[in-house]
Amino acid sequence: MSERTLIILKPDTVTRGLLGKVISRFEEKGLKLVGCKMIELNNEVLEKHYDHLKDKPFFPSIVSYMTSSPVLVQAWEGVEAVDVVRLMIGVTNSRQAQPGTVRGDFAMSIGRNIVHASEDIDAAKVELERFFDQNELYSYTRADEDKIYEDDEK
Ligand code: FUP
Repeated sequence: MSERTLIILKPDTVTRGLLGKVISRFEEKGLKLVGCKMIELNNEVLEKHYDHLKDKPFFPSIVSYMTSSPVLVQAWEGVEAVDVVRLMIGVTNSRQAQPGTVRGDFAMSIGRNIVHASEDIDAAKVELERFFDQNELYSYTRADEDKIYEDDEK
């Protein structure tokens, strides 16, 4: 089943000049970019986005990090895209993330871990609605779609 998921390229990706490299990973995998914009996050949106961490002692440092530069929010589409992207980014603590994953290859910290991706399909729906208006999400065909999937998979 084709799904859409939210990725946030966090301030370390922006300020370390890693945007192109990280985006290439998802493109080369065969996922399709269907929404993309640079925005500044604020306390209000971060309290919603990280609702499950709001009461943790490190929440203020998440806010200060996530507001330290603009971020790139993106919608990516593909068959089982939510799980595929979570596998590709690796575990939260970058030092424990497998080599070959985005966090495993580009990051060394739990609090500077390059990227956010929706955890499951329900979170993806909520998060895409949080960051994108309907008219900011697009549909198109990749030229290589026939090569990426079998006919009955799409
Ligand atoms: P993930 O789904 O992998 O992004 O992980 P979480 O939702 O658990 O955590 C969200 C963000 O909070 C992480 F990306 C980094 C930050 N965090 C910390 O800084 N310290 C912690 O102990 C846990 C999370």
